[in-house]
Amino acid sequence: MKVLFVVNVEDLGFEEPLGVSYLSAMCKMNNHSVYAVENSATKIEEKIESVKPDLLAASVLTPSFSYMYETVSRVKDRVDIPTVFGGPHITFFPEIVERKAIDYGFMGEGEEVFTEFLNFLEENKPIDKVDNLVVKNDRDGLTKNRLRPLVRDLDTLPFPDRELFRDYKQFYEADVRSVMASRGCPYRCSYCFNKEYHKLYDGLGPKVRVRSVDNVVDECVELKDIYDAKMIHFFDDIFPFRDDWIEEFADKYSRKVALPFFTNTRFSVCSETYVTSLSRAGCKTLLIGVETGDEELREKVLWRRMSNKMMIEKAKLIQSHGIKIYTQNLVGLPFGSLAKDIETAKLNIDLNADFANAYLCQAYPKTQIEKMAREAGLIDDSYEVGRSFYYPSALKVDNKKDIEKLRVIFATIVNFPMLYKYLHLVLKMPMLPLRIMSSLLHGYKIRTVVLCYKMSMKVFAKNVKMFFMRRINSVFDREAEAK
Ligand code: B12
Ligand code: SF4
Repeated sequence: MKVLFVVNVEDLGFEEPLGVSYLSAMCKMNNHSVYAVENSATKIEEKIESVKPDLLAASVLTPSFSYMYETVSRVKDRVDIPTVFGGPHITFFPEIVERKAIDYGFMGEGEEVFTEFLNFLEENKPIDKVDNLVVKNDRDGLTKNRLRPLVRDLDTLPFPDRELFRDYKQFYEADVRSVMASRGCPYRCSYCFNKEYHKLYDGLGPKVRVRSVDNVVDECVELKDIYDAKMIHFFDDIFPFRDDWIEEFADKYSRKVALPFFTNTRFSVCSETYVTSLSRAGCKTLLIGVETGDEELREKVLWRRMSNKMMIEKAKLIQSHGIKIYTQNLVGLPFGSLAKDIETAKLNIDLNADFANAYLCQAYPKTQIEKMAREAGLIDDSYEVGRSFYYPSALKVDNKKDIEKLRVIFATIVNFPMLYKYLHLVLKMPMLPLRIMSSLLHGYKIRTVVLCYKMSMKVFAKNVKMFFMRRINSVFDREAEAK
């Protein structure tokens, strides 16, 4: 079979979508042909014309569903081609398969079930029993097949297909390449879909699965040798923290790969062994959620039990090993306030964050925080999900304008703590100079805190251009959305 994947390239920056790349590798192993194209009706039609695919496949997150659906249905009005939708949005909202332009939906992990589906189609076998499949029926609207247990041994999967995006130089020639050493997260923060994922896969095997060190290292070696990677971004929800694993990883990665890397973690898992090993392996930066400076809000609303004192101690430990800290914070929380968001900036100053990014809290449907906010009347029934955390939030919170300003200058305040004293004056400034100041700092920090490798001038210029284009586009999009 020939499959054409449609991907929201513009949402991704330089990091290729790993989910689709994994699917592509599995499909190719089963002798299917796979192509990729960006989310543009014209480009999709041109590609259909040239490669004549049997299926159009789309990968969607909740915020990207509506604009993906719009394009695919426009194409389907003109070209007769079956469509398959998969990815987190279908996993959590399978009911959208009732929409006209979707022929098949797949919930959950896709590698095994999607290739089985293609194999059956090719062999003219009935596909109605394929696991994870969601299809319309004439009886009660929708048939949802059972979910197949999660792949227990991730080493059995092929490496993601990095050739799929050969035509997309922003991925194919990127210096920084993404890898996942594990899948799943043991926690259940209220604003994340992880809790729902656990519920869905309850009884279907362990949710957190870690690849063997050798398997991860082999993939990184391939990225270094074949794709000339200069840095690795481990996209794991939380980078594996078992002592024996991380120590073995430090030995092997530093010997065989020796590329700088950055990854995500939680303060609570940062033991001495973990941090020492990460540093020994070549970790330059850890992306860590602080989320809020208010302990009660953190525990009762965000469902993250961690004290400020512990975070400050762990931050010291991390930085003492030469690793930088990039914190993630949420402002505009339900049951929060401007004063509490200001406390969050203060906590970031106290833990000496190298860069502190703040996002507006978005209460995505089917998360626990959305349930709490809805019950408290903090969300209108008619609200629509913004395209990212940077978009206006539908949550009803006091001082929303000031909170948005605080979000914009959050990193600047943390990096220049003297401004903290004059925050009340800063919040009176017009938005535009704040945005410009924050964008410049953001660009500088991405270069110095995240992309810590020797970058050629050409790549540097390209990144600067991409950074500003994305910033400008998102300002225009946001304004269009606000109207
Ligand atoms: C990396 C990442 C990003 C990256 C890039 C995404 C990318 N490259 O694909 C960036 C930074 C752009 C991003 C942005 C956002 N993200 Co994000 N992100 C992730 C993260 C951490 C890893 C994604 C990944 O590679 N997973 C590994 C692969 C193997 O899994 P997968 O992508 O889900 O693909 C598998 C299945 O879904 C399925 N599948 C996927 N596509 C298809 C298609 C077909 C046809 C089929 C059959 C199957 C199928 O098969 C794949 C292989 O098993 C996930 C969390 C997670 N652990 O998955 C969150 C996650 C996907 N993100 C999430 C969210 C909410 C966001 C943001 C809204 C946050 C924000 N900052 O504003 C934005 C939305 C941007 C947008 N407009 O769409 C949610 C999505 C929930 C939802 N209901 O959609 C997740 C699940 C986090 C969470 N637990 O809450 N994200
Ligand atoms: S630690 Fe991160 S991935 Fe895990 S549940 Fe919390 S927000 Fe989600």
